Amino acid sequence: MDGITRGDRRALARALTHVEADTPAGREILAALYARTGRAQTIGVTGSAGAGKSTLVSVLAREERRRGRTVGIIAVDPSSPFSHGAILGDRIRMQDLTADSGVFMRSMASRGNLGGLSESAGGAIDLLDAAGYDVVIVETVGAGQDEVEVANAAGTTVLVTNPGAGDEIQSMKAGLMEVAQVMVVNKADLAGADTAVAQLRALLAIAGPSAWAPPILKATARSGEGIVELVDAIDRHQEHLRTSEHAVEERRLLAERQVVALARAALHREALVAATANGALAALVEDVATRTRDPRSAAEALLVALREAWTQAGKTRG
Ligand SMILES: Nc1nc2c(ncn2[C@@H]2O[C@H](COP(=O)(O)OP(=O)(O)OP(=O)(O)O)[C@@H](O)[C@H]2O)c(=O)[nH]1
Ligand SMILES: [Mg+2]
Repeated sequence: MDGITRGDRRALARALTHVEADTPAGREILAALYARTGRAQTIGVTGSAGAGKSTLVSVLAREERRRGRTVGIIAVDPSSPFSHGAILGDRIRMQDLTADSGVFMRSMASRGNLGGLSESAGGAIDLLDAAGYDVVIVETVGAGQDEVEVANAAGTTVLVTNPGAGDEIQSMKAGLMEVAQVMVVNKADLAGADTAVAQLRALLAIAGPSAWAPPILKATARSGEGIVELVDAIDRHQEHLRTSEHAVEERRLLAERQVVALARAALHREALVAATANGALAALVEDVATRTRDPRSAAEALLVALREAWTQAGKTRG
């Protein structure tokens, strides 16, 4: 554990492996190091597949380095554990960063949809923060619940979209719009960037005024255009996080969201394990599939069975 805070990269890599696999050792490390977190600027970069997030992260990291800050990067690989295409592509894109001792980079596989991703990515952010990186960037793909929760674990979330992604922007989950504090229309070298900016602006206008008005920027990650402005915007938001009159309140809200999200994920997992183990789920599923029972009463029955199982477990434990 001392190794991590002394900047030992191998100790950090080992700890990340534990956090990713959610082992008891990983939990212990996170608990012990949590008091050292809160110093890094934590940045989430999210958006749809192929939006240019990895390219953006690499130029973003370079600009942070130019400003004298060390950078930790976590890329959550959305593809299956058997296809490492995304990771390989990212390696090539980020090649010159890997030679820099002020940069630490790690790819993580997403582990299904039971909150595993948000748990392990949140843990990885904490770990890199505690290890002393000035800036911690996490890249995630998509706009699902997982990404929203990862976003909650980062101080500033950057939403990356593209010109011509109008329909996607319109249908974007309201939740993600709410948690993105900086919006970037990347690939501004392509036609339609201004239209995309206008669409985002219209969506934000519907959301109404708030203490922080998310800036909407244009960038061309491939050439690095607009990246200085992006880092400036992130810096401004981080400053807002520290100094706004609502800062304490917002930190509390963030903490609440994190605790609730983690508890929900754990509960979900535990419930599914219990329901699968005692066969209650399979029996109810069969009933619903054959229309001998409606799904709502089946869900009720499942909850009753789970409460019984938990009560029993509580008795044997107590
Ligand atoms: N024209 C243009 N292409 C870009 C720009 N930025 C990235 N790209 C290209 O977009 C493609 C996807 O880039 P990535 O950075 O891998 O995108 P990503 O969002 O990380 O992709 P996933 O992680 O697979 O979801 C690549 O071919 C990039 O070269 C840009 O500013 N302009
Ligand atoms: Mg990527």
